[in-house]
Amino acid sequence: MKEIEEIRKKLKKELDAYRYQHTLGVMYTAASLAMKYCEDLNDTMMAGILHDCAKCISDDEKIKLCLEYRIPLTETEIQNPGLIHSKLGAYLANDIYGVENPQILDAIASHTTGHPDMTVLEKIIFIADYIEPGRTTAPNLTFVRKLAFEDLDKAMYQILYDTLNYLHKKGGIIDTMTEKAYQYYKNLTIKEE
Ligand code: DGI
Ligand code: FE
Ligand code: FE
Repeated sequence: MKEIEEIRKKLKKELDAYRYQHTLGVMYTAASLAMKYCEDLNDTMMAGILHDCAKCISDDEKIKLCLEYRIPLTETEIQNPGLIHSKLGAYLANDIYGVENPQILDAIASHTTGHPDMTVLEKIIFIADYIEPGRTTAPNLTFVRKLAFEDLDKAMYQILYDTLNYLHKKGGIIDTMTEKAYQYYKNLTIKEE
């Protein structure tokens, strides 16, 4: 596995300026959450820095690469290629950046839609992606940022709730995995109360 610093230099060339800053924001926010929840710091930072490594590839190229690497795409992903960067990112993290730890690769692959019963590392990356300091437009950010350091599952529920709300308003196609993740964290959070 390559070192974080080496990966940072390479990503600076692969990503646009906004995405590069966001990537560093996610890496350090994820690191803070890893401190709070006792996750491995290096693994967490690796997942954070690489989570959007496929984000600045054009939609056509993303689809082409998935065909080439035999990465299966769902109908929703073909209709909405913005969703592809997470699974393609996990593939590239392994193939180009040398990451072999499946836990890191899973955290990259699941960072956009989430899924039911996520690992602590997956939740940390999903949440850090949403709350990193460069994010400014999502609703309830102050609340979710505080919640993230109190209860990962409640933060998952709030983020998925707000994301689905946003997608419904925007009229975006909703991936069944986003919906399933929402239902799972909703049930988990309600059960506790
Ligand atoms: O890559 P980033 O912008 O850092 O963040 P991301 O990978 O979480 O992608 C964010 C977008 O993904 C956000 O606008 C919400 C959207 N998204 C999440 N779940 C779904 C979705 N978009 C669609 N169309 N369908 C989903 O199920
Ligand atoms: Fe992303
Ligand atoms: Fe991101």
